[in-house]
Amino acid sequence: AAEPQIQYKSDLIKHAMEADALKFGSFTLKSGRISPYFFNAGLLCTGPILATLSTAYAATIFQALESSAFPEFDVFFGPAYKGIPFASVTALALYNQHKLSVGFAYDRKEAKDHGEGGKMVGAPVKGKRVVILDDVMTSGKAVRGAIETVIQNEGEVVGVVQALDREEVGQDGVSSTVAEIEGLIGEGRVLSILKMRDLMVWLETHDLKHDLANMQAYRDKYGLK
Ligand code: OMP
Repeated sequence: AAEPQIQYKSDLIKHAMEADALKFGSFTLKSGRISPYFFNAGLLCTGPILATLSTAYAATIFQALESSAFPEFDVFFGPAYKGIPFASVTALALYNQHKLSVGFAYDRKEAKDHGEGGKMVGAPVKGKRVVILDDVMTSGKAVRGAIETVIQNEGEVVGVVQALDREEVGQDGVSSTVAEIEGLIGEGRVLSILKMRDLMVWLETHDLKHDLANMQAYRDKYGLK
């Protein structure tokens, strides 16, 4: 198989490998699943990598908007902590590269009892069309929490954008996480820059047969049926 066809996808995989943000081995996930790979977006932490990442998020969103597959929106919500820098750089990239103006908001993990108060910072989400922007989706627990936060603050969640969709089954153990989340916010509303299959294509291209076999075994267990 070829490299992922889309340039920003292969650029992101290349940078993630160089930064050790994408690793192959054995990792226990938040959901308890034992995975042969892990994507640590916290290591995407230099100017050049953020340029690649924000370009990739912005291109993913812009293409979906252009094809009318994705609704117009007002504000990004980047959940604490990793969603915060990513939502801000993507708002900047959407403006610089595609002349689209959106706000960005994020939450605190702990509420403040003085000053401005509350958990939310940045653009108000109340009454706004909100897109949640985050790093990785596995079982959907993190994204469900983010949806809840937006709803509590009276925003309308119209979409979700992830850097990596691990293409796994969700909470019911049968349907995909994407299908479960789209069941909450609408069909076609969950986007991702990369999917697990893109990583498998990359492994195949680089002839990393052992890692590829582990990925396939994991996918047989927790992947889309
Ligand atoms: P779910 O809440 O099960 O969807 O898992 C997603 C969260 O797990 C992400 O927001 C990350 O905090 C973390 N995670 C990664 O960062 N990278 C991975 O490759 C896998 C996970 C994970 O634990 O599933």
